[in-house]
Amino acid sequence: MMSGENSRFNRRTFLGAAALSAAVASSDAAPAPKVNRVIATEESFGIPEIAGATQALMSSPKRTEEPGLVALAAGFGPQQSRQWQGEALDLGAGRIAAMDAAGVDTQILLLGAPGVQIFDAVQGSELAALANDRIATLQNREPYRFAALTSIAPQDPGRAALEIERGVRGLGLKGVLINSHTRGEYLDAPKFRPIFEAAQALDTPIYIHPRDPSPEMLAPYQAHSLVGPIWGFAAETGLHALRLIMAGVFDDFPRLRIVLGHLGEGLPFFIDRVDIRYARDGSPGRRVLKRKPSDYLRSNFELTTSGMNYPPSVRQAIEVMGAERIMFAADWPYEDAVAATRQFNGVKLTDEERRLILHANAERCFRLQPA
Ligand code: GRE
Repeated sequence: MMSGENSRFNRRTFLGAAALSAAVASSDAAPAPKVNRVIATEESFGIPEIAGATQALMSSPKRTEEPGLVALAAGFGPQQSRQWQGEALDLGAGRIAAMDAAGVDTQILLLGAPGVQIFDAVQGSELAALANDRIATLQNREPYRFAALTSIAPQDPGRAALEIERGVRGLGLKGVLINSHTRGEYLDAPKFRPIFEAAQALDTPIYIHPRDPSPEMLAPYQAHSLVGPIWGFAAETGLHALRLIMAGVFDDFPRLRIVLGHLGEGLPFFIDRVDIRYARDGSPGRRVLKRKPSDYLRSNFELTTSGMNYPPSVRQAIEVMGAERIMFAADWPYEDAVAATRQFNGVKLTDEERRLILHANAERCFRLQPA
């Protein structure tokens, strides 16, 4: 009877190791095996060298080349920025404590936005390599708790392609991170093709993470502090993803795999309208795609719930994409991971959907060692 109660408890919740062992410790039953590993797939980290270089750029006259970052920092204020930076730089006890408090077993680690994409090509490439070496050491020391993506500087596409190969093949990293636009440029530009060639050849996913809107689209978001996660990030990153679809990138790279956070940055909600208007409208010079826009979204993209664990929105994304293309994320430290897991717990899911979204999809997508 005791074990029956425990298994019912386990099936209904996805509580992490700490909460679950506290629950079973209060009974004299043998500890029940944990049902679901919890993998949070869009969690940030930083390294002091990049934090310092960002600070130096922001205090130099060249800061005007990154107006979005200046606006973003002003919107958050120095106290909030310092707190996040401290948490992102913590690759030790503080991070583990935050994971345990939220029941997160494993973090997929991404270099915090905008990362190395604000620097010139040489400095950006060198800092990316440094971040990759550093985070690979942590991942390879604690492979159950951490997995990390390869940072690249798209400013030098050829060198970025080589860094993808070094990161994934050489260091054992699990994918590639790009923080949306690079100095106002988007990845559908032909010069970035070496990056897609490398990722497709290695069958490794590219996570396109948000950042501030590009300089040309920034001004309207500066009113009322709309630059950041409240709206500007999704406008920027959803546009970026749609540009890749409409440019025919997935006709040229049919096995390219893209991961988007924030439940796809609005795309699942809009995709039927995109299909309808793609079929009806368009300028004569536009590329004719082999398939409908929604076909690429469903076959080349996987989405995470970072910052977007609102139950109606998660259900809608599952309806459009299928549960096998959705992965749980908390978006720590920018979001409260305890609140995110609690909110995710409120999503009505079958046991199989929960298993897929909490860990099985991430284990497949990022080629993690199953528990
Ligand atoms: C995020 O990823 O959500 C984020 C950043 C930087 C600042 C704030 C924020 O990457 O929420």
